[in-house]
Order: sequence, then C-alpha cells, then structure tokens
Amino acid sequence: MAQSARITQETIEKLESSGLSALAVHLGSLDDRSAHALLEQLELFDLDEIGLLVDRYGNNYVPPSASGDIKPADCFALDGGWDRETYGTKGADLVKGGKVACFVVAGGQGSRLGYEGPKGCYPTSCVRGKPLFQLFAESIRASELKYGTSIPWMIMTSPLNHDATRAFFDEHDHFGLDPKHVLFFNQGVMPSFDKDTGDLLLSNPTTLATNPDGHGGAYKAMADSGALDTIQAMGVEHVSYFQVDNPHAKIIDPTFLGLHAFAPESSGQMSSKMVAKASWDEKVGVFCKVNGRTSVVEYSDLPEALAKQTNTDGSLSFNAGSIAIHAISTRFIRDVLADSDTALPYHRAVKKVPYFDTGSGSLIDPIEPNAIKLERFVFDALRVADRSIVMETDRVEEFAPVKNATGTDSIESSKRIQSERAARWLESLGVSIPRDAAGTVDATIEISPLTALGPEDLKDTDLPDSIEPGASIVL
Ligand code: UD2
Repeated sequence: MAQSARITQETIEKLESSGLSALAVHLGSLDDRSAHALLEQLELFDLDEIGLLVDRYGNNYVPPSASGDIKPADCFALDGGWDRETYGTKGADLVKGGKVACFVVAGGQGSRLGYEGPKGCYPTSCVRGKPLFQLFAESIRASELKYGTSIPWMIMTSPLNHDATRAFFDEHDHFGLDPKHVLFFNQGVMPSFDKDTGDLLLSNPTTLATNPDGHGGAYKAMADSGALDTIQAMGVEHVSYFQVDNPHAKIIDPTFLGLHAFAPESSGQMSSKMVAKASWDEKVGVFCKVNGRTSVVEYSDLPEALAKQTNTDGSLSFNAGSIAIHAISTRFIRDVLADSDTALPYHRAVKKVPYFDTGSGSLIDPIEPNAIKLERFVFDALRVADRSIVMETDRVEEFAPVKNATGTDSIESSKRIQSERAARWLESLGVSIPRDAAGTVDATIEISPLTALGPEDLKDTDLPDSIEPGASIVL
C-alpha cells in the first residue's frame, strides 16, 4: 500500500528514534485516511518524551525504594495547642474576599462500585440518595450564602466521563449554582504500552490505547483548559482541592484555609488534611517527613516495619492518613507546572489493557496484566513546597469515602458515617439520639448542606427533642 503523503520519512524516523518502530510499520500498512487519524493522535504527544518514558518505566524500570530519612510528619493536632479561632477568622476573610475556589478531581469511574457512570453521579446521601455532585454543589451554594461571595468550582473530568458529567449538570441546572462559576475540564491522557516490548498499544487499528494521566494531571489540565487563568482573573489565590468520592469533605473550611495561608509554619503553597489512621494497613497515603520534606508515602510504598512502628504509648508512629484534601495556592500551581518533571514523577501500574494486535489483526482481551499505565499524583508536589503543613481533622467529620460496593470505604459504610456525623451535630444541640448497645446510631439521619455545613448552623433551626429508634429523617 502506497504510504500516505502525510507519513513522511521524518515521521517514520521519529517513531523509530523513539523506539516506536512497530507503530511505524503499522502506520505504513494503513490507507491514507486511517493513517491520518492515527497520526493526529500521535501528534498530541511529545514522541521523544514518550520514548524516554517507555524506556524508563518499561523493561529497565527500577522501582524507587522508599529511601532516605523517613520520619512521621508534624501535624497541627485536633486537640489544639494552636489558635483555631484566629486562623478561622482569617480564612473566612479569604473566602469573603473571593480569594478561594473549589476543585474536585472526578476523572475516575464508579467501576469499583459496579456503577458505570461518572462517580459524581452516584446516589450517595443516606436518606434521599442525592448524588455526590449535588452534595458538593449544595455545600458550595451554602458557603456562598454564608460568606456572601461567589465561589468558583473547577471539576476535572476524564475522557471517560466528560460528556456524561457535563450533561448531568445541565440536566440538573447546575444544582442552583451559577453556570459561569462551574468550570469543567478534561484531564490529559497517557499512551498505555506493552510491558514487555514497549510498543504503544492500540485499542483499534487507528486509535492509541490511552489512560487518564492521574489526579496529578490536575495542574496541567487546570492551566491548559484556561481555568487557572479564569479563576486568577476573578481574584482567586487559593484552591480547595478534594476528591469526588468523599461526601464529607469540608470543601470550604476557613480554619484550614487560614492556617494554610497565614501560619508562620506554612509557606502558603500547599497544605493538607489528615485523619488518624484506623489501622497500620489502612489504604491511605501517609504523611511523612522524607529528608526533611513533608511528603505523602502511598500505603503501597511505606515499608511494613514503618507502617507498624508504634510510639511508647502504643499508638502508631506513622498515623497521619491522607484523605486527599489540600489547599493549593494558584502561584504554587504555576511553580509546579514550571518544574513538573521534578515535582510530579510518573507512577507505574501494570494492568490488563485490551488491545488491537497488528500481527493477527484481532482484538485481544488479555488474561494477565500486559500493559504499563503511567499516572501522576497530585500530592507529589508537596515535596517542592518550602514549608507544607498538615492539619488533623476528625474522621467522622471529614472522611466518608465511597469507593467499593461493600465492605471498607463502601456506600454502606459511608451512609453509616453520614448518620453518625448528623447524630453528633444534633446531640451537641441537646437532641436525644437512639443508639444501640454498641453505640451505633439507631436511625438514618440526613442533614442537607443547605440546612447546615456544621452544628453551628443548626442553632436557629427548629429541631426535635428526640429521634425515635429506627427513624429515617431529613433536615
Ligand atoms: C486515594 C489516595 C490515598 C488516599 C485515598 C483517600 C492515591 C494514589 N491514593 O486512594 O492516599 O488519600 O485516596 O480516599 O491517590 N482521579 C482522577 N483522575 C485520575 C485518577 C484518579 O480524577 O486519573 C480521582 C478519582 O476520581 C478519585 C481520586 O482521584 O476521586 C482518587 O482516585 P484513586 O482511586 O486513584 O485513589 P484511591 O482512592 O485508591
């Protein structure tokens, strides 16, 4: 087949020099239109960089050892010793001054939940089954009313769910938010490649197999989409970052924002929240000081001996679990982008990726993991911040993740935590709550974010004196 005029010798040589010769041969076998379609995709990538990444993360890959001096990170503890009130006031002033935007990473699918749509569309609230996106939108709306300001919300999607996510918000009229202040953008993708040969995989004869580039792709996606320029033009200086799978994330938290931006211990670049780990092997990243720098060491990378290490009182030494809640200055986002190769190394995952086999001309659904996927992690940037602080928060208050269909971090466990938090808010105001012998709430209680963002917002609400066992109530 005559080669397409567009497949110049230069393209072939570039592919071959990047170690992608199998792709060069395949391109040569395609007709013009097909070759053009595949070339268009290839031109989205820096093939030299891809060739280097394939070489580094393919057969020659050397796993990074959790090397260096690893110590537990310092944290601003829940039980105080620091001036929560002053930082809360300063943080509230930031919000009132329009200097804070929210940002949710929502590129993941709900597949671990057995739900095929965007995770944010998943019915989650414990009585009404409000979707995650609605709970966040109502929290933002309530915060706008509470602080008398507009709060822009960035939503990072992935090619897997971008259109469905946008359609969902259109269908629900942005849940009462001003559409001009809800900024959707797609994260980037990376080519998946064969773990043995390093060849880029195809999902069909004219399409590269790609994977979302990780929540660490958020920095580049914010900039490339123009969303970062937009929020900075609105006067935003700090971004409140959270994950779509946590309905309890306190996405406008003046105390955290004030500590992040004004504590002398903080450089105001990137700060984090933590909860005390439930167990040494809880599947959360752990805040550490690595060679003196605040870092998150993912649970899979923390040596078991350190994860199990205890203090003299028996508590875990490395007990600061990351719940993926951060405050990030817009200036720091620019700094990370300027130095992303250092700030955001790729992480390698070996996965099963169905692919088009150019030899046999058939689609292969591999039985064993056959491909390398590369992604970046948002928290790797912590190490390039000058002084990054970690604030402890309460697990029930701020961590009710929905990741799995059953068991740990499931919709069931999240609903139990939702009722527990609502019960604690009501008990703090004198409402009698039924609890079983184990102390678990014997009712299902949902408090809408539009009713209260915290117990302090219920002081003027008409509350029942008590709740009947087994009741299901919404406030
Ligand atoms: C993450 C953290 C873990 C802990 C836990 C808290 C990592 C690697 N681990 O575990 O340390 O903080 O959360 O719940 O992050 N996402 C995107 N685009 C992507 C990949 C992920 O938007 O390309 C989003 C995804 O929608 C989800 C979040 O990032 O909301 C975390 O995704 P994950 O499933 O990779 O991480 P997980 O939950 O295992």
